[in-house]
Formats: sequence, C-alpha cells, structure tokens
Amino acid sequence: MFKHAIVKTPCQAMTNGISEAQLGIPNYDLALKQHQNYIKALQQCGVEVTVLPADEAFPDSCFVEDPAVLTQQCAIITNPGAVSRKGETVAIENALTEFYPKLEQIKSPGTLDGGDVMMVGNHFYIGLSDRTNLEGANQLINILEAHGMSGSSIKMSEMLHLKTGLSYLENNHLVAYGEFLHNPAFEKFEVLAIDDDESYAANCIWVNDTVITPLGFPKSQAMLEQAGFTVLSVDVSEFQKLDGGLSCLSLRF
Ligand code: CIR
Repeated sequence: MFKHAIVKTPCQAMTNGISEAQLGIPNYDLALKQHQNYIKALQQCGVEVTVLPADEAFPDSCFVEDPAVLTQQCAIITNPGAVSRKGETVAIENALTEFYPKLEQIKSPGTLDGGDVMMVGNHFYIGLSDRTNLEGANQLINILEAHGMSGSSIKMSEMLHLKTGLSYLENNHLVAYGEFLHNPAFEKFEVLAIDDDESYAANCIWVNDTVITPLGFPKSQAMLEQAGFTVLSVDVSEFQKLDGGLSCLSLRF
C-alpha cells in the first residue's frame, strides 16, 4: 500500500526539457491542468500528495521519480545521468527528510535515474541505460543489501528508462513492452504484453489496487481490466512530449 506521494509542479521552462519524442513542444497551461488531474487520480487511490513548487532552473524537474529511489527501509538520493538534471536532487532531498530519518546517496562516477529502478517487493531491478551506469547500479545494490533488500541489473539497448517499457502491478503481474518481452529475467512473471502501437501504455502505475494508465490506449486498458485490475486513465500528453510517463511524475511510498 502507498500512503504518500511527492509530485512537483511543472515549470514554464519545461518547454526546454530533454526530448527525443518528436511530438512537439508541450503546452504549458495544458500540462498544468493535466498535472492537477494526475494529483487527483493519486488522491482518489487514497494517497496523500505533497506538491513541491515549480523550479524554473530545472526544465525536467516535474519528473520527480528520477532524483530518488524510495523503499520501505530507506530513501536513496540518486545522481541523475543527464547533466541538466543533477541539481534536481536538492529539492527532493529536502522534501524527503520529513519522511526518512537518513538518506542514502548514489555518488559520482556512479549515475542512476529512479526511472531505471523497478521495485518488486524487496527486490529491485535496475536498468543499465544511457542514464544509469554499472557503477550507479552496483552502488544501489550495495545500499539495498545493507538494508536487507536486494537488486539486480538489467541490460538495456532501446529505451530511455527501464520503466519506459516495464511496470510491476503486484500479484506477480508485469506489464512489458519491446526489448523486455523476452528477457529471461522476467520469465517468472505473468507478463501483460503491450502492443507496438500502444507502447506508451507500458508505463503505468499500481496505486493501492488501482492501475493508473495514460489515456488513449484502449487495447492496453482492456487487457488490464481483463486481468482483474481497476483502471483509471489520465491524460498526460504534454509529458509524453518530453519522454515522461505516469511513473516519472511521482514518488510513491
Ligand atoms: C528526461 O529526458 O530526463 C525527461 N525529459 C523525461 C524523464 C522521464 N522520467 C522517467 O521516465 N522516469
């Protein structure tokens, strides 16, 4: 169960955020509205939401999942792989001190984005992406083990982040797309495969027995409903333009 979530209001500078999507520049006013609706969806799932103020110094700072990894035992401040995002950790660290007595840290030369970390109970899968290097993954595994948890790294070749193409939905259900569909590391899961034309729906979040999905992916929604999940869809088109998905917009704990 998740009790809390931290989100951060998008800043106007988000129009200069990092993007490979080629879907155009986000509309800021619409992004603000969509962000409000995202917060409402989390609240509807019973989560108390802390909203951090916008920070114009960091265009991608609404994607709060990347500067931290939260577990039941500890919080880890990351060292984000993109240079323009490294300073985002300061505000997140300040916000987390209210909830966690001691914060662990990923240190240079290790880099790690929270979007590359998928929690499955006490085990954490860590994607080796352009943002997360082996040193960062190994540091995280050491921190997890020191707190009685475990981690393993997953080689990646195509996607921005591990959770761009993977979402764990509890009860052994794993939503997967593309390069992760046939990875032996995930054989033990009941895999819900996302079609190529709905790839963006592979990033969804389980929040207290509801799955929040991006709006506009009917086949994926029907598949999740058929698997027994209650689905809540939220329009996040303006964040998709910056390669960001539903999971990136909050830290849940
Ligand atoms: C970036 O490239 O860093 C942002 N434009 C998008 C980050 C998305 N975060 C995530 O998938 N965890």
